[in-house]
Amino acid sequence: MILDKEVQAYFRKEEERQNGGIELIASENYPSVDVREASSSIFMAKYAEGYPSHRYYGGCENVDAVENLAMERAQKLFRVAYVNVQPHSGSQANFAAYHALIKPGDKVLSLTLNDGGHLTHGSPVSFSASTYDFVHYPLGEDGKLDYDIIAKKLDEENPDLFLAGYSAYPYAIDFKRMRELIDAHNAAKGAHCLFMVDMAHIAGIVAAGLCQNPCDYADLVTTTTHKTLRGPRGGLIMTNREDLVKPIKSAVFPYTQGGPLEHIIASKAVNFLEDLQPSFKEYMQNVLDNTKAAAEELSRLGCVVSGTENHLFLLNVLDSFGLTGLEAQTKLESIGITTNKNMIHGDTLKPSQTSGLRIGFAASTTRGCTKKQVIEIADLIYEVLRGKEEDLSRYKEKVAGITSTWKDVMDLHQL
Ligand code: DSN
Repeated sequence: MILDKEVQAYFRKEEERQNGGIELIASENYPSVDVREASSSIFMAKYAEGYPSHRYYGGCENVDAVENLAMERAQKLFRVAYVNVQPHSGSQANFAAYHALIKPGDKVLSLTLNDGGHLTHGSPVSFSASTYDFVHYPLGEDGKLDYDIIAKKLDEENPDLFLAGYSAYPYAIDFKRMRELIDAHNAAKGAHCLFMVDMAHIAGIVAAGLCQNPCDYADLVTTTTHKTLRGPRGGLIMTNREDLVKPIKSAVFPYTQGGPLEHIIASKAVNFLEDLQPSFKEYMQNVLDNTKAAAEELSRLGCVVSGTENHLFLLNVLDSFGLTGLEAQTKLESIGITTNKNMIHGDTLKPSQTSGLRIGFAASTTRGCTKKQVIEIADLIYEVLRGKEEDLSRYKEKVAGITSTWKDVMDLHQL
């Protein structure tokens, strides 16, 4: 326990908030005690610019060993030849990945941002749009990827890089088909379009072998480590292409980053060992089942809800309840259910309001949420959002009843 009482008080409050609430933000999850402890280890005190055996500082033998271990475990987990474990975050990983693959001004074809992309996929407020020429492919009318539209856009735009991987897309992604489309386009046009996947949201599903592995098809794959993987906050870059290893290494250090966070790399190593256990596959299957059960229950109750083939779905709160995403998020938060407002396909409202909520079950499943409780939570969401009641204490009691049966967020053991 730290001695700074002021900061410690906020840690306690946050523990209470997390323990007392139902976390349905699709990008969040709870790390184990081991992952948390590794991330605050004495490795924090070490400078190690460079890579194992090629550092700019002495005294790196221990951090070298652990960074090598993290790489080996990540390579096994994602069934891929090379993983760079140094990116500080997903955005940093994407920053370095672009630099490794293309030149400033080159054209990148990514998903229309309102359809579930990410800031680093060409948003005007991100470095990505000011450095590269981003153009976009929309989803089909049904809100799903339309591979014919992608093929047409590849031919029309002739991009240098095609980018897949999304933060609010509830369906499976056919990476194999994308590879085939890019190869066909390159062959027909004599082009050299590269294929990058940002699998941050679905990395846990990939690791568990429950969906296509983008590493089998893309030239380069990036991810974060703290979402479905349940690791510390951080990023990774991976590839099966030997010729891309050197450009990736120099794009991470020294181009975009200085000293690696070796304490976080140690924590990643601990997390990869956890995710290599058979129990992680079971956990991930439970996440998929729970998410599906919640979407189906809300649909049964008459809500306008996307289907789901992964760990998240989108609830159209405007059409279902006449509420904006912001209003729905605020209402649910007031009883202890945390979600986030999200644009939905064809949204007419601003990103600060939105017509949708993004809902995911990765975090609650880590704490032990059962299928029966998933149905109770979906019913609760429905009742609260359609209700006009000012007195929400009845709902708060229900939330407390559910969370009181779950594991404490400070005492999770994944091994
Ligand atoms: N902020 C993340 C999410 O919520 O999906 C994306 O980086």
